[in-house]
Amino acid sequence: MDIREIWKELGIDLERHDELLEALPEVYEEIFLSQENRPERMSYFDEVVADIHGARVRELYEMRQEGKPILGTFCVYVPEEIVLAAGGVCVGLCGGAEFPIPDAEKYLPRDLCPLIKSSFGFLVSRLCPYCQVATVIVGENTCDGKKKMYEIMSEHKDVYVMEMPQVKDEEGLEYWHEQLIKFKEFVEELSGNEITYESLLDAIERVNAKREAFRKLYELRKHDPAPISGRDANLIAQIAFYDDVDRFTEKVNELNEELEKRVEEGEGVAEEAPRILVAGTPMPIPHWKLLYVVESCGAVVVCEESCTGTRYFEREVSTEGDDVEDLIKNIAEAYMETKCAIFTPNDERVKDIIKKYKEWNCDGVILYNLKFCQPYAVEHSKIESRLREEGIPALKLESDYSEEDVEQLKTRIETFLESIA
Ligand code: BJ8
Repeated sequence: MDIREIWKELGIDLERHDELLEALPEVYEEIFLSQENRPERMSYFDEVVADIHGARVRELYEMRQEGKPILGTFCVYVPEEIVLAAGGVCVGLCGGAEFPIPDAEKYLPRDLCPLIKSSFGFLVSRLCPYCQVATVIVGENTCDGKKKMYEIMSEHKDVYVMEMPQVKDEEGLEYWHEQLIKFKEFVEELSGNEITYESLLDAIERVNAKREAFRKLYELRKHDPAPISGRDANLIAQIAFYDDVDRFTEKVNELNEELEKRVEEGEGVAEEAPRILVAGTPMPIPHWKLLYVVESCGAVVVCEESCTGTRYFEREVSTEGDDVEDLIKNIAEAYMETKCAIFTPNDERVKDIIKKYKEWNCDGVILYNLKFCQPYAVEHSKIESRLREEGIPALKLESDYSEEDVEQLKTRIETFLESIA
């Protein structure tokens, strides 16, 4: 079946969808393909983006035809392992484009985080085949904006909401564990498949392998000169949310082999460039602005403490245990380690940022916040003073998906880089 036929069947607004995709090649050329000395094995990820609503959408469409559930998600707390164990698949639906925001603003307030508006806008404007192909949306009670958005989203699509604890203590963990048991039952009912010890163990091992590939990639970025740019590494993290888990792992491992050689030969993407850690809110595809601007100013981003970065892969789920209950408990424990600002207190995140600054041999930290994201904005004020106490140079930046502030960002980043030179 022709991909346009599939889009049509999924209810995509074809005319506007063409308009949406039209701008992509030029932007991608400027941000990614024009980089010098790029690793050759980025070619797989380039192909994925070049066919962003093509091959993978077709795979998901065919899976759905076979009766496999496709779960659309918006947060790294949604356990992919449980979905895979039931024969389903998770697809990240966080929007990173400005294009559908005016559609969202017909329903949602303007002064809301762009990630929420973009995600919602893609759904209501029927511009995203991933939203359309999803059998159900899995939301989570994280920040206020998202949890209220899911109420309105449920008027357009089936939505299942996971309840999150707010505090990471014994009770919080117990509560979270109960939520995962409920979620497992929900996924079993949706798929018609019982999750067995074997299927869950297999899913845990597959997702752990993906995390391991990521860990290796980020380890390689500790070398000086960095063997890969920050924007390329971040692109890989963005693609992780919707690509096939095993293929993706294989491709990251292949890239890692090339990067290992580069490291051995002392080859990198930016000689003597200031090394920057970016910490903060996620940067979903195609929100490439910040890293592009930072690297265009002559720095290299060597690590992202973000859900499109280290928060995505750091937790490893233990495979110890004798039955499904034990494995679910392992998932609950591992996922609770994610240091999201929606938890309070969240002091471990400050320590983590300081640790990363040192481990990645950084020269400065950019605390990045998507406009109107309160949990991270509030937390960043506290983190900024802690970093100052430690003598770590930090710059707090807030932005959205528009192009309007690029020059302003450039000026602030250049001044920051001069101050740490
Ligand atoms: S685990 S960071 S993916 S909630 S949507 S909190 S930017 S106002 S995405 Fe998140 Fe899960 Fe936490 Fe990660 Fe702020 Fe916007 Fe809310 Fe956001």
